[in-house]
Amino acid sequence: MNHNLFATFEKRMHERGDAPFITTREGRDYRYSDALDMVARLAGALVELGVGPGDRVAVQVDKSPEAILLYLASLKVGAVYLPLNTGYTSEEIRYFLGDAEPALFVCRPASLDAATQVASSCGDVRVVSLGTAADGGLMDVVAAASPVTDCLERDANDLAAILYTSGTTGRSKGAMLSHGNLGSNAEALVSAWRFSADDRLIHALPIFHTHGLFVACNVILMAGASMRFLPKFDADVVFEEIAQGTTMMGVPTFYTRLLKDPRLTRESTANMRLFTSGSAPLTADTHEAFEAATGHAILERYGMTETNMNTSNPYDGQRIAGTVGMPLPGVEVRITDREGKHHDALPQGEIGMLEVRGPNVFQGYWRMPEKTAEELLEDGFFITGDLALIDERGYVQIVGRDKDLVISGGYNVYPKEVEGHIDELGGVLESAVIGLPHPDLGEGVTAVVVPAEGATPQETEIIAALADKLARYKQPKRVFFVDSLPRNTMGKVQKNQLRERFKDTYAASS
Ligand code: MLC
Ligand code: AMP
Repeated sequence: MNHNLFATFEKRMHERGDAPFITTREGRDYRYSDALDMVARLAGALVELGVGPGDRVAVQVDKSPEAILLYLASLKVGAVYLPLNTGYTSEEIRYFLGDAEPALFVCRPASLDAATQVASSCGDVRVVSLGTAADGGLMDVVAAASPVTDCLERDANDLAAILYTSGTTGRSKGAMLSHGNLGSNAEALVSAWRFSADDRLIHALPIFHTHGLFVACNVILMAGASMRFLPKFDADVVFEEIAQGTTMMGVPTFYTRLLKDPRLTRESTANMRLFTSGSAPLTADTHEAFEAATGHAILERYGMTETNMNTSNPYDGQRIAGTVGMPLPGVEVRITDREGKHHDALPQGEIGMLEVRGPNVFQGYWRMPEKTAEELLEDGFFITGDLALIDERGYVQIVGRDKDLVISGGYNVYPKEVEGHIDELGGVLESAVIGLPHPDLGEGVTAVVVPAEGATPQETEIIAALADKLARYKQPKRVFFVDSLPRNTMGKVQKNQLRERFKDTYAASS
């Protein structure tokens, strides 16, 4: 049996024939039959460009139907899809290309020169562009290439994708996801959330992360449903579209922004059957206010790049605010000693480290066997770095994070990476980067800096100096200066004290 995820999708796509798959506001629509045809042609282009089984295909392009079809074409030829955040700077891209050694880098047409320059320092990487109007060099290759008809045979454990996730050491790690990881999770979600061919998903997420790419697109493909592809989240556009949708998946910022709008009512959302939230904690206040405004209880779920989705509130049962529900079918969770002294499950109700096991859990970190062994235990459980408890009803509550991580608008920012760049700047002795409560983004990235002796660095200078180095979402929104950082007797910076001291920084922002 062919375990290639695309083989499963392909069967479903044939069945759906002329039914809509992706539609856009510009009318650049694909029926399933059109999509099958374009995937075959894109697969032909990949082969023509020298991509073979197991080769990485790195992609940093704006959201478009063709970008999703490129993902499917990459699966079809047995390549490993490697999506990259469109916000990454050339410096960040250099690291990913150097580490993943892709055979091909697909970039935006406007970035072709810069991308070619970066790639030239990263070995044998071919560069080609893809634009949002089905333009760019890739489409020229498509026009000349012969379509690929057969879907390459793959085992369930063969790699389908690598998604980079920053590490606590500051060095990004490539999470290796197999065909089996992605397929099993999509199947579990289709059934848990009752997706059917009649669903129309309002897709406003970016497509370079687990949420917008796998949770959203794989579920739609598995169910044979359709999605309305919006370039990004924009509340005005969502309100124009919502009457035609049945479902929406979002990060909490989507819901706090919708809630601020008087157009959010029972009537405007009457057609919708499901709103899901994840990637960051949804506050109980937002959950309750949304239900009061619309009658819909947002269904919160919990996942990670390394594990896909782990737990979900029930579709039919009670969706409890402040919880992430119960393990999905086939997924096991346990709460263990936070210090990692042992991995036996703690008594029910105790807070500890959340560990997960199941067919959803990744294959390890790309070329980092030691890091993999630290986090993926021999018994198959993965140490998430999230602190949680399981309540008396069996619902998981995420109560904090053991890892030093900020989540801003659903994007992860690892303080260590930002601190490393700030500490290199002239006039800076050292820094600590923290997340502070932010009404729009959940957490706002904030830097606390100790100036070098005699130096008087300015907030604007520090932020400006990071512009070429770090994606915009990782850059501090504010920088504060202090004489010294609070430390414990072991010399560790007491970030809790800094979070307490500056906690009201964004209280009035929106
Ligand atoms: C954009 N900016 C952000 C930001 N997004 N800054 C901090 N945090 C963010 N998340 C920058 C912009 O570049 C802009 O910079 C400025 O902040 C203001 O932008 P905005 O117009 O307010 O932002 P917007 O474009 O509306 O984007 C906000 C957002 C978006 C929340 C809609 O970030 C988003 O779609 N987030 C979803 C992230 C996601 O999909 N995460 C899933 C990860 S997978 P300037 O300089 O132009 O002013 C995962 C696993 C799981 O975690 O469980 O799902
Ligand atoms: P990422 O590495 O981008 O995949 O982010 C995964 C992290 O996002 C998890 O380890 C959690 O810390 C966080 N996360 C995802 N979903 C939720 C949720 N529903 N509630 C709280 N945290 C979440």
